[in-house]
Amino acid sequence: MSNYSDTIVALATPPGEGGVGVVRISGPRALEFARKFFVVRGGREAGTGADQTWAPRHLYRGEIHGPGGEILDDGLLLYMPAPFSYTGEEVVEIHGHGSPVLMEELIRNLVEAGARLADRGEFTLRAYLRGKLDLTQAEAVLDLVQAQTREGLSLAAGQLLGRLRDKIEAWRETLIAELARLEAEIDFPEDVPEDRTGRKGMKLALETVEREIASMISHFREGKILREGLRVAIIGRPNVGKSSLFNALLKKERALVDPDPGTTRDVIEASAYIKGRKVVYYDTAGRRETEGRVERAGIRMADRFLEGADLIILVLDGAERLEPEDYQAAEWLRTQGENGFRAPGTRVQVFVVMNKMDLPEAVREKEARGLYPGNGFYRVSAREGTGLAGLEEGILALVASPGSGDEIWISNLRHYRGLIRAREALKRGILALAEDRPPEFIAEDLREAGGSLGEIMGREFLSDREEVLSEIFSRFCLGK
Ligand SMILES: Nc1nc2c(ncn2[C@@H]2O[C@H](COP(=O)(O)OP(=O)(O)OP(=O)(O)O)[C@@H](O)[C@H]2O)c(=O)[nH]1
Ligand SMILES: [Mg+2]
Repeated sequence: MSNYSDTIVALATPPGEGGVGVVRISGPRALEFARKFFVVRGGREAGTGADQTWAPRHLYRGEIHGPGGEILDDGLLLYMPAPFSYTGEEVVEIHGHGSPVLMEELIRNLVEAGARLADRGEFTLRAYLRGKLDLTQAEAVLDLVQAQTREGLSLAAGQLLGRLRDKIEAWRETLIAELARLEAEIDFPEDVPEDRTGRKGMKLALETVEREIASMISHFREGKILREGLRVAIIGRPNVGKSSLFNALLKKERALVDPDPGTTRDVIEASAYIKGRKVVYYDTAGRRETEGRVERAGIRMADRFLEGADLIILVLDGAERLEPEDYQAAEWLRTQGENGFRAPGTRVQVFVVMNKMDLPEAVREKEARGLYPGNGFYRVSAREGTGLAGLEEGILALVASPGSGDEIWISNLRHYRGLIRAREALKRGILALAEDRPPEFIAEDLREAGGSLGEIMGREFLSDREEVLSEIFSRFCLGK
């Protein structure tokens, strides 16, 4: 990374042909560079060439020039002075028609004049470094641009406006206030009242923060599902109609369907929307004891996908008797669910779906339900499309809606981890308080909790600052 004191340039609109193309310049020499390649029409008000002065936040119409003064396009210019710009630096945007040749030419000319091509996410990184955004807001920019659902968009927009930051900042301030009291206890022990009433209030305050953090942590899964979609894996023994169900749910012929067992060998992934909520379906290879190497590899791969699934649909062939393989699949799910791929305490959601209900029924419902009791049970015909609406309702019910209240949802793993760390430290502090430990002990835990909260926002106490930053901003595309 550089020292961020130079002037950078990048295309701010997507590459390719488009209605408009915007080149963004940020840094101390932004005006100087822009003057070389943009001349305001008429030029009376703004001057010409290097003499041009542009009023902040006014849109100027003019000519985009090449280095020899040749006209490249008819465009617009916008100047946002430091520190009132996105990056907090001098920013100039030149808007032309969305021609890749024009944009490339303009950027090359600016670079030859002395600007540097921006790194990925560098505009937002600079905004963060100049204090225009905290880290959660910077991350929200990326989430917003990449949002795949309407809810993901609102989540990101709320975060961009600082909802998450304000909440975390409030917690951090509480911790700092309590920390200050402990410091006073450490420095002036003789002034501390014997009954330690202050400590009761402290405990109450810390417990409130701890509860609120715990609640935010508990919404991580929902937030992630809203943003990325609910992941639904379809499993079952060969030929029960998994791929048929997969296609039926997607409403298109995506996976190969065949009367021969062992048709599906890879994991096939495709997404669909149920009432605007994103669902990602995974069709997997039939689960059975097999000699086929390819199939076995497919099954191993499916196992990996099941680890990340939010819902597993176990498909049965309702027109045939249950087979040992059906019981094995259910048994496997139960054991995996308990000691395999789940975080402790979180049970995997399993639906049992009896397929081929257009044919005479050969499986008793009680028996089928018994495979995985206590979860959803549905009868469908993937071929005829019956029962699918009910199944989709069941799936949709697993995607919670963000409450309209003050609840703030998180969907970012980095925030989640930071909150977990903060909560652990806070719990230790509360315990130390309850045990009436010396102030030094408690202060250490509070400092640690506050540090973890600060880290989420990218404020002080940062342990691996550079590492955290480059991790975040390298995921941006150019021009952001
Ligand atoms: N009658 C009837 N036949 C179905 C239904 N669903 C699937 N089938 C048939 O069952 C056979 C197997 O279907 P697939 O969808 O390929 O089954 P699968 O579970 O994906 O099979 P593998 O990939 O081999 O594990 C095909 O001949 C389908 O046409 C259904 O609802 N009713
Ligand atoms: Mg299949």
